[in-house]
Amino acid sequence: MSHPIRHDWTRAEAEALFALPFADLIHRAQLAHRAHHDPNAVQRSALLSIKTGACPEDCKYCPQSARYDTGLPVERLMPLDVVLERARAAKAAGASRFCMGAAWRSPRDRDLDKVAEMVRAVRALGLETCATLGMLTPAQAERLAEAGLDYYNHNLDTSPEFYGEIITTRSWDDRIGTLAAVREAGIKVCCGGIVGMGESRADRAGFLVALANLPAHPDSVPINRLVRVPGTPLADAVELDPFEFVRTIAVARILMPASIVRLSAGREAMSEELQALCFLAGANSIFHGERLLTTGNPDADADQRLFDKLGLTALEPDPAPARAAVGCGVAPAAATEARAG
Ligand code: SAM
Ligand code: DTB
Ligand code: SF4
Repeated sequence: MSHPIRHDWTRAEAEALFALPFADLIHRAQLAHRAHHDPNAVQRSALLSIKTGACPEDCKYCPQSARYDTGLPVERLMPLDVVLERARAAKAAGASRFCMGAAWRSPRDRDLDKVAEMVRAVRALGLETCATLGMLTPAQAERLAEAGLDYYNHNLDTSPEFYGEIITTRSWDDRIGTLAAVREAGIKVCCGGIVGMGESRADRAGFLVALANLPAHPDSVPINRLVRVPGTPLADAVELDPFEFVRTIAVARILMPASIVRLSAGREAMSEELQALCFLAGANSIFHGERLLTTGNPDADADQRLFDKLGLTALEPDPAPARAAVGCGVAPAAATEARAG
């Protein structure tokens, strides 16, 4: 097939894609997109911060790190009933997946038990579930899988070379270890990163190649445009050129043709036209609802108006849980690739 799943992408190939004339790049991305997806369907995930702020890590972009004074109120782990109320509201507003985020370096086992309970209850509402809780051990990933967790979000964030400029409290290899634990537990992997942090185009290419050359392509690839939060070390980062952002989405689409590519943080600062270019470049998912974790997002009505103008429809959830969907012993991403390839 003309858009096979490859794990041997080189940086030179990715950089050559970035350097294409814009129309040629978008054409390549559209061909890859249409070979694997309905080009008019966009998946919608809602986000909820279930534990906010006071994080010991030093990620330079993040308003939740305890090391930066961002004025963010700290909140302990939310009770189950509040999480469920928010999940019901997200479903009523049209989200198909509910992602619970916690500002932890890694969860304590007693907190993980509470999150597992949330996963069971949110799934019972007919929503797909996703969690992002920091680093996981294989045993913790297994417990989340047993609770029926569909997706785990853990980002590589940037290229291996630029990584140390942004985070020093956990290593690239730590992240790869958590991704392996999640994959081996049979949970679908959601893994992407952030652009606009002062990285070079070579770093953006290296970041996407690192994602594409993981043992299996992430099922879902969030591409965040940095939200510059006052008080963080990246508050005054130079804004990334919008066309360079669209190019990043297009290259992600070409390198990982069967994955869902999410136009993630940063949409509030984007025009409708820029978002439409991102959809043309192959983005087929968004965060839905007025809040990301701690920062703003376009409201659901504004998104619906944009969907109507562009003739986009909402992609419905996959009814089977990650592990049940693929049978025993087969990693979900591998199953996706078997279907897609
Ligand atoms: N603490 C967990 C972790 O880091 O894995 C989970 C939550 S963390 C906030 C999830 C992701 O949000 C980060 O990996 C980063 O990619 C993204 N993120 C955080 N702050 C952001 C910002 N200001 N702009 C864009 N993306 C951001
Ligand atoms: C991801 O890649 N983006 C989301 C989700 N995974 C958890 C988070 C974006 C956070 C933006 C800053 C904030 O709202 O705190
Ligand atoms: Fe903590 Fe996650 Fe923010 Fe890093 S990105 S400071 S680990 S909440």
